[in-house]
Amino acid sequence: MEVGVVGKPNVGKSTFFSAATLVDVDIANYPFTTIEANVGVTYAIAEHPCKELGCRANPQNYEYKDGTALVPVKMIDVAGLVPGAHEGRGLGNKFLDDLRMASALIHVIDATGKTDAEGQPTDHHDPVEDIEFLEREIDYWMLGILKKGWEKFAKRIKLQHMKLEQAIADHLSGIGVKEGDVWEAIHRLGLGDDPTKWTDDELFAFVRELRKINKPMIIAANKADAASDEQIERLKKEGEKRGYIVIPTSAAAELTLRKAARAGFIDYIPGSSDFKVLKKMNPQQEKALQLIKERVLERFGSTGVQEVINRAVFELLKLIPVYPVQDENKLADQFGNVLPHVYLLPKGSTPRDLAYKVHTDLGRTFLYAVNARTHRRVGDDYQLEFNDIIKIVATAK
Ligand SMILES: Nc1nc2c(ncn2[C@@H]2O[C@H](COP(=O)(O)OP(=O)(O)O)[C@@H](O)[C@H]2O)c(=O)[nH]1
Ligand SMILES: [Mg+2]
Repeated sequence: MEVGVVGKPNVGKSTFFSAATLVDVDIANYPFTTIEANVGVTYAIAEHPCKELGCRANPQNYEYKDGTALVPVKMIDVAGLVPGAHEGRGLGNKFLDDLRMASALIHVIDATGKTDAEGQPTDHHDPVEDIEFLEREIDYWMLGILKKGWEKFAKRIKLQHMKLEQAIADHLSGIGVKEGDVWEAIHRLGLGDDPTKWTDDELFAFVRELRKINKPMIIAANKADAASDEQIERLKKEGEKRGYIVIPTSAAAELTLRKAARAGFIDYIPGSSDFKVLKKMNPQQEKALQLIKERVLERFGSTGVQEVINRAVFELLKLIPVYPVQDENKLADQFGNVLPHVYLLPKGSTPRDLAYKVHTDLGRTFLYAVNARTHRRVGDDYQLEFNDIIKIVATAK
């Protein structure tokens, strides 16, 4: 599972990525600073069960801080896309290919309107246009992949009585499309089961639907620190009208805060509305942090960066954290580590899905599970819930 950071050049993608992963990457005020996609690890933050249960966790595959779990999520910083990217403009094809395996996208937009469609400085660009531009580029990119050899392929599906959803999903497996996604898109549009009869308009509608399902997107209205309330409100309204969650962000502020925290100057928990000064800084640093407090934290309640990540993971991807344990009384593994592992699973997953996620063998030999909170035995008809603690019982090998 990967989250991709996308958008045109110069909107703050690398700053966002860098803040989110605290990986130092090239940040500069000109297009195409980023040539190769940067890959890093960010964290989705959720309340940890120990906060409610009063335990002390020994995390092994995640971080634990102040009653919260920091669950690692892979993030990629995709190089800037310009109009015409799907036809190869600005190396667009190559950059779009970096999105292949992304399961959710964070669309970073310069809310101030001071970056034009190509990523150059300007005084008057309408950021709402960026929403449609990016949708279009991704749609045409997906359409290009779908249409490669489409006519022959559609005929073969018909002649060989192949299962439509399965065949198309196989055809698009390179961009992470699954059979269920194809099924969903076909059914939402009511497309006929003979793909040789699909018109060009229907094919396009199909990839649009598929994009919404397979690459759900959230909007970061970035540079919010420098944008007016009217600019933010308008982008929010127009984005929401098109079905997006829109969060005002200041990636630059988040980066400054995380760097100051890493250097030990402040205590700052990503996502929070304040920070605590730990040691004396020079006047310039002090001034910068004071401005962040006034122009970002007090104005928006947070820098927005962590909220974007959390909502991408928990709302767009509909993932839930689940903790497998071996001892449902001690909430521990065989060595006594309390809640050592957390896994992110799609809403609706069952204990057996969790077993498979832990290990294929455990999935294969799965018998039943025990919900550690209720001590009830649960099986395949049980849908895991957010922060469930689950003991898996399997046959001995
Ligand atoms: N005011 C402000 N500037 C920002 C913010 N995020 C990024 N920038 C600036 O925007 C420019 C482009 O940033 P960069 O991350 O390289 O953009 P990218 O091309 O989209 O990766 C740099 O000068 C950043 O310092 C922000 O939240 N607020
Ligand atoms: Mg960049």
